[in-house]
Amino acid sequence: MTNRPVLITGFEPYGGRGTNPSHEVMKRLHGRTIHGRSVIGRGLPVSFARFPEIAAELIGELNPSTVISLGLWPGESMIRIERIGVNIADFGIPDNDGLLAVDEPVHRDGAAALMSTLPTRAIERAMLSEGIPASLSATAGTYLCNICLYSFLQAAQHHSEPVACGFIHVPYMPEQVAELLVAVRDQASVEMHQRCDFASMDLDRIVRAVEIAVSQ
Ligand code: PCA
Repeated sequence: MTNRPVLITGFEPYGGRGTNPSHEVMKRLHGRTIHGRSVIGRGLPVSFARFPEIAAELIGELNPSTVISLGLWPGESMIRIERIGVNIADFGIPDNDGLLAVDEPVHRDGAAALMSTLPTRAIERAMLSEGIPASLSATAGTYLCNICLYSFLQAAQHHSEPVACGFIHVPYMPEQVAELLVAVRDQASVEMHQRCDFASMDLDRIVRAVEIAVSQ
């Protein structure tokens, strides 16, 4: 068994939200030992300007055997295990620096796409067998989560030791959806049934899902 740590990253809040479940999960797992593997958690900024450097710095500093990055996918109803990062940055909303990237490469000379090097199928099966809704996904979008996945995969290629990297998108927590429902009602600008982003999963279950991913 390697004594190199597992790095779990979670994103700070973005898009006007007060919390990000990925950050909460990261904090819950930081410092734990899971399946004999020590876990280090780190928060990441929702900032295109900080990538790819931050990925290379974290891999260089911590020398992890595995990097599992987490982010929120608003409206998703299940754990979403990403298979691929693409070399496109194209934002629907500005990042936390106010930058709105349109049709830009993540890395000017990078490959068109990089595949997750986590055992994604095994992770999906293990989550499902514990009764946690999960599925493989062929797109992490073209916002910061995709930039994060692509950047860690690329940084891993330049590291002296092998590093398995991948990304897991998580749903809203129920408390966030309750807040959204209040806001939608108070704003009275769309009918409730026009919104399709009210799915959620409780934090304990999301944490368990990520523990399972670490254990594969
Ligand atoms: N989700 C966003 C960026 C940060 C996060 O938690 C995304 O899916 O790109």
